[in-house]
Amino acid sequence: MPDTEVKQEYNAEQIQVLEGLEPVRKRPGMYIGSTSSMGLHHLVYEIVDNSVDEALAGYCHNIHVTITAENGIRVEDDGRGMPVDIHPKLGVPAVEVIHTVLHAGGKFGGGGYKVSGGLHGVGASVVNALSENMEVRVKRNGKVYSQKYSRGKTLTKLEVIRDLEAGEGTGTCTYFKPDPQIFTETTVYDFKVLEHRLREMAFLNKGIRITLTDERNDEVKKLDFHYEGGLREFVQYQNKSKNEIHPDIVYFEVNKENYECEIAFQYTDSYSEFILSYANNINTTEGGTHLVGFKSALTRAFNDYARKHKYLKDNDQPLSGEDVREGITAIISVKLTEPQFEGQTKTKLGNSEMRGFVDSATMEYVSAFFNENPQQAKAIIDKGMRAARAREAARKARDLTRRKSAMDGMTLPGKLADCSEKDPALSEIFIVEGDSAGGSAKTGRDRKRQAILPLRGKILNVEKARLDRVLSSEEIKNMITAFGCGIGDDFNEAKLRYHKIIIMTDGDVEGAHIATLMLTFFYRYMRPLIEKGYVYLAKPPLYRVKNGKDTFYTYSEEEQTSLLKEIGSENKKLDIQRYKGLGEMDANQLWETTMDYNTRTLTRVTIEDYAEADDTFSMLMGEKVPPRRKFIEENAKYVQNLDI
Ligand code: 28F
Repeated sequence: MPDTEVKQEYNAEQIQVLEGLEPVRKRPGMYIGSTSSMGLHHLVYEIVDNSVDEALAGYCHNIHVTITAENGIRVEDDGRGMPVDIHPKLGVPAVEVIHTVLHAGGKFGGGGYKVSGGLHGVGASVVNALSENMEVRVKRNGKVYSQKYSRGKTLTKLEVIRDLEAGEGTGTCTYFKPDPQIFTETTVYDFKVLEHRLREMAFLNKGIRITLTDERNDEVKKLDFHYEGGLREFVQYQNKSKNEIHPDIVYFEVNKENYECEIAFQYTDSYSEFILSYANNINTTEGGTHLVGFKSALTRAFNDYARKHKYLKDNDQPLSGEDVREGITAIISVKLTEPQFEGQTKTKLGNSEMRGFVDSATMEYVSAFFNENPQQAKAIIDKGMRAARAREAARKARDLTRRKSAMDGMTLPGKLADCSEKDPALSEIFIVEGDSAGGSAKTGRDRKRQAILPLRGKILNVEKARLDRVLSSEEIKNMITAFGCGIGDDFNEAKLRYHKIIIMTDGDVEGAHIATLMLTFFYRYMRPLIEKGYVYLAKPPLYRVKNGKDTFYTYSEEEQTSLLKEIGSENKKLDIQRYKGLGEMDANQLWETTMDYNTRTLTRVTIEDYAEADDTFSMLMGEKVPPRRKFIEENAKYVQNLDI
């Protein structure tokens, strides 16, 4: 090779420019998690996070998000406006670099941003790559600039489209329309999904106003989120369907050079704990060092105070973390410059320094709160003491069941018709409402892989019961023993005996209520079962239609209507049966309509939004009646053929 040839040094940015955004279109899931509805909504969060970053820098106060008539998204902020000066190395405006180079912008390689949120900060360029068209408008330097893109490519040069009018502020406005070639499942935005995330962002970044407008229908829908109280208002909102047991929300924030920590909590008469933790506005569903720091300090502050004020005698056992957290609604939010996300879904905070930072802040402020508010401290400590006594009683009850099973082997509940398969991954258990349906299910099932546990009538509403009461319910004990994985802090996924837990109840209101009671138990005491996708709802048929020798089953009113239209119901004598309950089907019908792997329909139960799930269970199943009445009044119109 002639030695005159100059070796071209490419830096990371230039390599990225050469590659363009093709990698994003080839493997979108790597950048936005998935191309399902979740990924579609992540595009919005990416753009909103850029506005939030500008707000965290102190320059933006209002962010307007609009779903346009054609399911496009417009996000507008009143920040400084993206820079438009020419990038020294790349020779194009900064705004074009931000939209066409992967990982471009102040979030990477330093830049003025203290904390950056987003889906680990993939930025606006990914949204460009996955949109069929995108336009950014920058108001800056007294002018309005515009540039258009499509599927990662630049369509137009950055141009000035007009001067700013007098009094018109600066800012950035981004419009994009997701690419149906990428989002093949759906390109329709879900207003509620955006509502939850934008409300959460407003709680997490106090003072910012975020509005959400839906222009897809005649009457435009608009919500406005603005919380000067930050996490204090988040706890208030989360407790709206619960009964608090002390008036003040405990609130504190500590800001250091590179770390910030904001915490709020309040106890209610609930028997479960609800704690959300965030790092740089990302919901750390797998927890991490900040959550560990909070929990350990809370337990220590609790026990120190209880001992000092003789709630706990010297020879009393200390209160456990579980006792101390019974009934707590807490939100922990930390912000840091170099977050390390770990875990299966990259939602576990790994920075070790955050453990000590949050621990000491919590210890100091919680102890101060207790000392300054002795009555509220008493109410909270009393609850922890009662929890400890109940746990002790439950342990005895649990030991009894364990001792019993230890004496005569693993005694499974008598009513359980187990399957012969020993590999949990191939095994299923149907929790069936009622003995007659249970009988048909036992007869009709695949004995190798399908176990049946019949339930008699309603199970206990655990939303209103403490662990010892929960463990005194035969039906619940049977489920715990049959599943084999334990509950609460004892939960051990490795011991789960079935990888499909299928709730099979009648299709009527009674059946729906029983399914809801079971889901409440799973959500409050075996939440990982739901989080890891083991829980399903069986879908029994609503109608059987006999047309001569043909038999059809339909599973919804719509399906029934279209079937009758298809076979032309008028000129034939059809034998139509509407199923009131599973018990009206014989074993074979139950098998082929609801249990047969090849023909059945199962709905997997998932948690889309933790705050929403917790509030829904409290509101539907909890003690406070007004929120439930309001929900029923607002939703009664959606109920079809209510069997009174
Ligand atoms: C609707 C989406 O993207 N808003 C944004 C800014 C403001 C600046 C900025 C953004 C600095 C060097 C990376 C302006 N003036 N809304 C938004 N507002 N990015 S994105 O700078 C980009 C970084 O490159 C900004 C002075 N400093 C920063």
